[in-house]
Amino acid sequence: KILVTGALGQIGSELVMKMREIYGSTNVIATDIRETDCEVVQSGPFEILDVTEAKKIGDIAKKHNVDTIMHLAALLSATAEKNPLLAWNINMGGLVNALEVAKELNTQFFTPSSIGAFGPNTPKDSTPQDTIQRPSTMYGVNKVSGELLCDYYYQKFGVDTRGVRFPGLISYVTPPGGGTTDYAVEIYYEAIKNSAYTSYIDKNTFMDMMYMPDALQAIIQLMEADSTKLKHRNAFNVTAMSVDPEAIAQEIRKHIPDFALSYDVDPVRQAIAESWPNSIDAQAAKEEWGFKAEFDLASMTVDMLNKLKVKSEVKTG
Ligand code: VAH
Repeated sequence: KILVTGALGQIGSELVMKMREIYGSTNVIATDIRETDCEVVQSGPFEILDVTEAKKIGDIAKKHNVDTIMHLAALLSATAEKNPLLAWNINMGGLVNALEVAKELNTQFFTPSSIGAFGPNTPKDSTPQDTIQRPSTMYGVNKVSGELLCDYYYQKFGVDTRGVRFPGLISYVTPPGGGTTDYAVEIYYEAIKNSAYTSYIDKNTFMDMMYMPDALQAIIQLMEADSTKLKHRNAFNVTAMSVDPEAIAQEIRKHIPDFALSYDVDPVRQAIAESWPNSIDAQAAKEEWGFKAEFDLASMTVDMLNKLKVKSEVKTG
């Protein structure tokens, strides 16, 4: 049985549905800080859970007799930069609470890190799996600390912790909230709605991105990988492409020729983006557990535009 925290977030809302397909609906217990009327809540077990309440995680984990914890509850980079202490309390408090339950119940454990775990003095191009990590954002501090804490619980207590450093994730199901890479999702929604988008990230600001189906596949593959083959654990670099707003706009124009991209740069999120790598190297993930991204910019753009067109038609009825 699998417990998912942050199940209504950008990753959680799709990971829960995919895991329910694979492992059975009743075997995936979705939790989040509030309940909304959506397929995650309707299609299987759901519990209200604030991950800063240590005892509650343990109670739910024991009630459902879970053997795996997928810890996704967190504040993303831009929100964390606005509320750094709140971010520390949720991102680190929630993580250590979840790890303690994993240790007590000897469950497998997954939590995502991010390209945000790298900082301004990390090599920016083809950033290696093992390199300097001195991020300059609270989110990055949380991610590096989280990686070290998860490795510690593996080394010290034998908890089977595993993680990936996600790039920006692009999806059409649940829009992301509070991230720096969210422009790469908004641009598709706006392309369908207005054939135009004003980006808060500047041109020539390259960041790694990945389509959500590839992200979900990577999580499942890592969790099912043979642990004797893993030389790393927290956390593996994974990526599918390195793009800037212009590259995405150019691809969109192959389908919406008059798509217009303009800029109104947000200094806070631009500074976060510039502190992150331009592109990371995913060789370790490929070698140790066969990571492979199926979608590139062209195929992701086709799928995103098609799915969003359907979504907008359904909405307009
Ligand atoms: C964010 N989408 O922007 C998240 C992610 C690499 C980006 O960590 O904060």
